[in-house]
Amino acid sequence: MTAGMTTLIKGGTVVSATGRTQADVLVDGEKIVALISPGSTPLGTIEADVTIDAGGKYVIPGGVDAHTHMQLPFGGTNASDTFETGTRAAAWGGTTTIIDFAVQRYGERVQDGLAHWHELAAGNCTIDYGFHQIIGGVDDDSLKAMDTLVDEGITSYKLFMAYPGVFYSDDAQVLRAMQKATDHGLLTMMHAENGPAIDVLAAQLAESGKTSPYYHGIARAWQMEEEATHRAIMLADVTGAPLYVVHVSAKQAVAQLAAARDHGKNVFGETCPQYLYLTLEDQLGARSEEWGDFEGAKWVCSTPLRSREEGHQDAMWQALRTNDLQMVSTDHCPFCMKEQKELGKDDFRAIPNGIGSIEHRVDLLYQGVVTGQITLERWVELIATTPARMFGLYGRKGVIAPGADADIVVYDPNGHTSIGVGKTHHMNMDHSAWEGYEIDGHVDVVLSRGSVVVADGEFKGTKGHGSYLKRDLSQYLV
Ligand code: DUC
Ligand code: ZN
Ligand code: ZN
Repeated sequence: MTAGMTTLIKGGTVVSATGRTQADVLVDGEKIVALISPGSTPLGTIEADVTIDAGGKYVIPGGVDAHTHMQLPFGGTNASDTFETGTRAAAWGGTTTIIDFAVQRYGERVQDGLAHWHELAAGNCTIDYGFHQIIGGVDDDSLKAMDTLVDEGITSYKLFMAYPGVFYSDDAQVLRAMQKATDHGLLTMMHAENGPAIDVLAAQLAESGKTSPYYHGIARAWQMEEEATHRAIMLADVTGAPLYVVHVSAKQAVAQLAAARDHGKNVFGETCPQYLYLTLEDQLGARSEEWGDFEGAKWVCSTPLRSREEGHQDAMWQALRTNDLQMVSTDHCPFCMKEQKELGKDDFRAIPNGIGSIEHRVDLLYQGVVTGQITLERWVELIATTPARMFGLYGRKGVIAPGADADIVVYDPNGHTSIGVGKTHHMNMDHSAWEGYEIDGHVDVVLSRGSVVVADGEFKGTKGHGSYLKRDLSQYLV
């Protein structure tokens, strides 16, 4: 967007986390400069260089997906979306900011992992991006490196209580990292599953011939998530570290988070679209002509899809309504079936873990508005406003207000979106985990810092437009 170029988004209903109002939105260059009530302006008629008709549509802040894994090295392969393909798919779906995870593994330097992630992303993103830091090997060196993260604009980092031998931290390592986080105001993001116990259960299942994807869900029992969530809360409490639990899927884990919050602890949680809609029985247990019972590999992710019979999905929606969970991210970590998921054809333990959803999060959550699970305002809060606030971007992102970046989505509640390969599918994957899902709404126009990146059913963005976002400390913490 050229400096001084103005855009007027006219006639829409501006929806925020707290309400909705009829207003035209004036953009100057990369920023929102005014919200104008139609007919009430003392400014007279506004003539902008570009006018976008939003009549009958919602005008919302661009989505902020705070949990993505472009190109993640995992399970002997790499997540199949690059920063270019992944951010393009994000834009198609109304997401204008991602926060991806820079990776440090055991034996590697944090600074090297971070520098590598900057190399992968710089010049390739079509929308703005920030980073969290994975600390996959807590030792004296990586703890020291955590001293520099805030200066790098990285105010949150992730630990894993799962994946022994890969990213795993034991309790002593978790404790030491949390102590360091407390010193700097860093938000600790936790993959809360008891990895060592899961690995024993998984080995026992595989050795008894239970090797199909369904058993991935059986090995990663909800007790493993509840127990680790509780342990993370207690370790955070003893160190004074604020805690954010990622990809919550078990209703018992939500109960742990709710209890901690009721006790006044700084504990937060996200869930993901897959845990709202998809199930152990229907997806992990699926069969197809092409893949037989290996079909379920499409939905192997961790934490796993949970049992429909046990009611975890309804519990996730309820927790989003009651604010026991605060936001929805994707954990976008796509792998193709061919040559990637196939690595685990004979043993579910070798299936790379991950689902691709970056393109569909805004739509899938909007469907929750249509079905009455959440309000229109809560939708905006879950997909944009809270993620921005949680990760130190609010004011720039997550809000339509003067001074904010002009990251804006025009959403048509009378439109329709049919999800699936050959329909809407821009992620670099040979299948869709969301094949056949129908959404009663449509992302019509997307602006990223004042530039139109999606309109008229076409991608109009450019690789390299996306800038690195240095983030402030979490705005949920005093
Ligand atoms: N879970 C996944 O499903 N994929 C990547 C990492 C993770 O924790
Ligand atoms: Zn994780
Ligand atoms: Zn993840």
